Amino acid sequence: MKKYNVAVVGATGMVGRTFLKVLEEKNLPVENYYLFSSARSAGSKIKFMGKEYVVEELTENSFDRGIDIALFSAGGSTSEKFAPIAASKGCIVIDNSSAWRMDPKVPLVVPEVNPQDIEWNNGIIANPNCSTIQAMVALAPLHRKYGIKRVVYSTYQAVSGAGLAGYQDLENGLKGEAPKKFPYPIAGNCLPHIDVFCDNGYTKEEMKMVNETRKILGDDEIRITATTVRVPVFNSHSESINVELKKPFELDEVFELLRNSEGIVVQDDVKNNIYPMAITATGTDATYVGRIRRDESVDNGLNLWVVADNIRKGAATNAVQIAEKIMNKN
Ligand code: L14
Repeated sequence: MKKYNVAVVGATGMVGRTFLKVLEEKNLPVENYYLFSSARSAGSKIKFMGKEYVVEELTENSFDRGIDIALFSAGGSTSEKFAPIAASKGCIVIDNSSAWRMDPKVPLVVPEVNPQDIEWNNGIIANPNCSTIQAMVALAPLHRKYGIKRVVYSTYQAVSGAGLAGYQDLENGLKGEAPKKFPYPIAGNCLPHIDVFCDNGYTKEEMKMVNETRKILGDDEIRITATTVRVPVFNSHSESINVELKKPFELDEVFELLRNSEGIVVQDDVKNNIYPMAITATGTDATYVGRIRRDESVDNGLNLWVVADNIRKGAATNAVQIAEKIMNKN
């Protein structure tokens, strides 16, 4: 069996450290690991796989040593510049930034949903936005069986999505300190504002959910709208998803379908107060689906409450699962 050389770019960041944690939990056929960061964090020491690694500064020559797969989470501009350099040296980049996601030459992959898209990569594979990933795990089985006509997303997103600085804004905000990352206090507040505003009045985060959903499900006809909201939760995103299906369905059939779908754990026993929550999703790799009920206001309408760890399934785990699929091919 082939052994791989694997790089982690952005190893000292929130997602980067979670890449390392997820990699440690798996037993992948890896020969060597290389950890990279910006000049600012280069030289830091990280304990990984029982060894001490010194984080190297990412440069144009970093990939000149037979690196097969690189997991990138170092921001959009680093990905824009370095992903093509890595790809030109024969490395497959799995990129967690939004830089390449909508490029028609770049597959956008959720392994439970469209693993076949990995095949046509040209050296870069994009990891979708965190909110999109968990929505796709829940919606793809419904789309396959009934067809999706329209989706309304409303998200309740954790501060960890904004990295360590976002996390600290909530921690310090709870002690009464002013925010540094967000434009307003997040403690005791909700901000209908994630990423920057576009000309159409939507945020970029909302438009990512719209466009990435169509690309991953391979269906440009689906009508989609989204409102994405930052809430004072440390980790794991929650989403209310309202769907209009094309075909009629039975509710118990939907329960059965979701229970048997890869990556999903159904938590729906409202008599016993069982439903998905951020605090129980955190630290795990599943996508939790609950509050499954008919939307009586339209034909074939369905409501779901979907929760997942945004740093694990929404970022690091999804990327490592893509890497795993590549490794299992050879
Ligand atoms: O597009 O601030 O991957 O929570 C996801 C997290 C953008 C920012 C992306 C956040 C990022 C977002």
